[in-house]
Amino acid sequence: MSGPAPEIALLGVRILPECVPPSEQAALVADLRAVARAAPFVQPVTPGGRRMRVRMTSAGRFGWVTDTRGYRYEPQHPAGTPWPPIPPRLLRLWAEVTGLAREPDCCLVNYYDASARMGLHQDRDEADFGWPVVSLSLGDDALFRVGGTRRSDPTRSVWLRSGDVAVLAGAARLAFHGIDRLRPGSSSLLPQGGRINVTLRVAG
Ligand code: MD6
Ligand code: FE
Repeated sequence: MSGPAPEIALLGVRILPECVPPSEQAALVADLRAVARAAPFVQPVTPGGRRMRVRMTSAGRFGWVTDTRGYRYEPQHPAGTPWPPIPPRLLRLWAEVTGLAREPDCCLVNYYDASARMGLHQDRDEADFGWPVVSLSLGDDALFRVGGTRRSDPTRSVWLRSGDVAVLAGAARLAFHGIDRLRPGSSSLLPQGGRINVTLRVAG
């Protein structure tokens, strides 16, 4: 019997391979379907006016939104309804991974279809960068690129697989990162294919 795969550090970003076992992944997908029923996915527009490739929704006190007015956290879905609560299973994952008593107040849910990607960015809309950001991958494999705190810093890449967790904390909290591409059909977790990425944050 082999245990969970060992933790990896990629330019200071902690990667926990197979952190969430397959049975738990299926339960999380069901939780996230319920979130998406209460707060439907939207394909947001960046402040620069470009429509993002990824579909997004949120749970928790705050949701991350973008439109032509800018990137920010909002207490409501663009439709004007409050975000649903963060699924307890995800709160437990946060507590296990971070060891923190403070709960996250935002759970951003991103859906990638086979051709979606996410450009290199920093997560810097939160009030206090002392709190980590915890990210969970579900579904198809994705090529995750990590750099330093300047856009021009050298980068390294790793394939994130379903159940893997990545943590941006400490010196790597403001590391540039993005998703270059998916490996379509690499997972059977999502019947329609593609990938879900969940990030848990303390936004407020
Ligand atoms: C993704 N991840 O995996 C994109 N952000 O689809 C992120 O943007 C991210 O993995 C903050 C912390 C961890 C992440
Ligand atoms: Fe990010």
